[in-house]
Amino acid sequence: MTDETRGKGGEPRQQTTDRDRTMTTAQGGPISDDQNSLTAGPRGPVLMEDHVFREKMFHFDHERIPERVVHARGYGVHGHFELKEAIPELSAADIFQRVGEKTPTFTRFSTVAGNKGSFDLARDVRGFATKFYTKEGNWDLVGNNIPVFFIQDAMKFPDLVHSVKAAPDRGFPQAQSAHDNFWDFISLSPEAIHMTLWQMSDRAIPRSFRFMEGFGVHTFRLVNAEGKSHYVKFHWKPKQGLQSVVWNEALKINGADPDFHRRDMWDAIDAGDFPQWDLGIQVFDDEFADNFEFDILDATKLIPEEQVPVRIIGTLTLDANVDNFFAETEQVAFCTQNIVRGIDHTNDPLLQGRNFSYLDTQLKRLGGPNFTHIPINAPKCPFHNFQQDGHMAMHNPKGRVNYEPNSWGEDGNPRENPEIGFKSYPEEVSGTKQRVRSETFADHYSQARQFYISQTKIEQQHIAAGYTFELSKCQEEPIRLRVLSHLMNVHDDLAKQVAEGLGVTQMPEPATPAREPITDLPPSDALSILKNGPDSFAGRKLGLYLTDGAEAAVVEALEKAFADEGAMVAIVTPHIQGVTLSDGSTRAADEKIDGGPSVVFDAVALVFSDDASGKIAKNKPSQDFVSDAYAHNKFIAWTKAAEPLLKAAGADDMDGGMMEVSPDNATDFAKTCRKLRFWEREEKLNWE
Ligand code: HDE
Repeated sequence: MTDETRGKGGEPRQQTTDRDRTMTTAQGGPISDDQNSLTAGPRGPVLMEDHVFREKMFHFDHERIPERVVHARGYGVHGHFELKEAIPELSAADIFQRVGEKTPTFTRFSTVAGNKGSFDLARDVRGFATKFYTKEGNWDLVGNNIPVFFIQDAMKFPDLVHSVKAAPDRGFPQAQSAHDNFWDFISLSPEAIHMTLWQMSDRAIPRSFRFMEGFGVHTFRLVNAEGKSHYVKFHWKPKQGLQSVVWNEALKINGADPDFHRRDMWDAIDAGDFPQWDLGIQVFDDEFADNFEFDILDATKLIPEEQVPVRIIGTLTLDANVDNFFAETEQVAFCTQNIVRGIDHTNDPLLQGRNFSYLDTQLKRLGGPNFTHIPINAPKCPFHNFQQDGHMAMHNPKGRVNYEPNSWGEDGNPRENPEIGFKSYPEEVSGTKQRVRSETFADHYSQARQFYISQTKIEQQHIAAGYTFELSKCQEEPIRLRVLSHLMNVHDDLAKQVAEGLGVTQMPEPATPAREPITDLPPSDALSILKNGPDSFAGRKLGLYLTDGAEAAVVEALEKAFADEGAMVAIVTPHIQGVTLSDGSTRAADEKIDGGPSVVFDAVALVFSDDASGKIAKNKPSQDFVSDAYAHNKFIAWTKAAEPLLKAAGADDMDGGMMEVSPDNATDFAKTCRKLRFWEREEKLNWE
């Protein structure tokens, strides 16, 4: 081998004589050497004429596009929507007409506050945006995992977002709301209080994108072929059930695996375990709207499911990972104004403002008006119009005619179609031009209280702990007290717990409400996570910690029991080379113990040999593995040899979440894990 055919480190270079595999420039010119730039002599200067180098570097220098101002960190996957119940009486939308028909979709989940490279388990709202490629154009349902929003008027959005993102002088903190600026803004914007209850609840730290709900948030319209309109709120209900992590766990997951949520989605789809959500609609009319306690155009309010039941009409299945993250997830351009015939907007001022914002933001991010030509954004139905030119135009109208009306007759140029064309619902509008918040938007606390009383005791405790944590990060006492003055209008018990947590002895005066809160709204079970958990361990992950010589029969029984449950098993071992079990069989490791802490699993099992017992009990990462699983209320199975480790980790109080495992009861352990967490332990550890 000559020097020319070696790489710089002396290794053989990957070369080919195959024309089809020949590396080329963007202009298609074959490249002979991709390792060395063109120089004058071996040690001389690089020559400006090196077009191969120049083109490669030029392209690299322009690889980034502006990240999204909000929802910058996200993860997109392909899927399809299958209609289960046709609703022609409600909507003329083509997607809602034929039972069993599948419509392709692209869904992007996201956090809101953090930058693109931030971690997945920030306490934050999650975006849940779906593009439906319907036969009558793209419909984007750009929602969140929380059914209400912080503000009522889009005018306040830049302020809200500035307050939560990094402070402009220091450039931190990022991806979190636990700081003065955010709570300063919130405490001066009482309309935001309801949403902060959701945000301080475990809804803001989901275990996975797969285990959270989605909401369209605003009230939209469904319009049928006769032009009759109903109001609608859209809901996504995960078939996997709801599940969140606990706060201390979230903090540790961010260190252990900042990509926890995207990896979870990738792994599930890669393994063929396709997550599904039912699409539900809450449909109501003007009469309901007129009699409802709150304004249906106010996005800080929800409509309890007990008042208007959610009717399931179809199912979304996410079944394919992207081929390329940038081309698809990064370039997808959701726009609330992408609606189709049969669906229409309402006058919700937040929604109206969004309809301006999204188009603007895509122009900035994607660099021109032709972002609809990018495959992920292009409709999958035929489309024809006279739009032309602009940056990166991929397809201009063919032929001589590019205007309308025209008299070029039947040469295929497009024409309006009053029959299937989009028509806005002909709502009567009139009024005085003014800047004013409607009186009907003035209630800020009633539904916050309703949310609080709908939670289990554990969840209420978590909400109080959430506020306490966040406000403890605020350095300004007046801000902390101002938030407290609002919580006093929500619920005494919540305000008291937070005050105690902060060490406040002198309660402030309650904030003066713009409208007296309603205090007798009934609890709604649909608002609680724990009341809507799964009844199986399917889709969850067992961390199976093994040493050399571990009893093979126990390992096999656990593997089988959890596979039967539809769950995944990850093998954790002292060394990444894996282990040899008592019968000589081997297990490859998924994680070495210090890279696979228990926070990334839903339950854990410890199967050790007697030989390993003493040594492993002294090992710090192993102690953390167990003490975290214990503190996070996880179910723990173990064999005798793990007892010294349980003791060393302070997890030897044998409560109902702990089980000594054998080949005979591995199935019982898997069934016990269906509860996901042994919450009684938390009550005991924290409250007794
Ligand atoms: Fe957004 N929002 N938003 N938002 N939003 C954006 O559009 C905006 C709001 C939501 O995965 C931006 O493409 C305004 C509510 C999601 O690509 C931007 C207001 C809800 C995503 C924008 C809101 C959302 C965005 C930034 C107040 C839930 C990510 C990048 C009126 C119903 C979509 C982009 C994706 C993204 C504006 C409020 C959901 C700047 C002005 C309420 C899921 O256009």
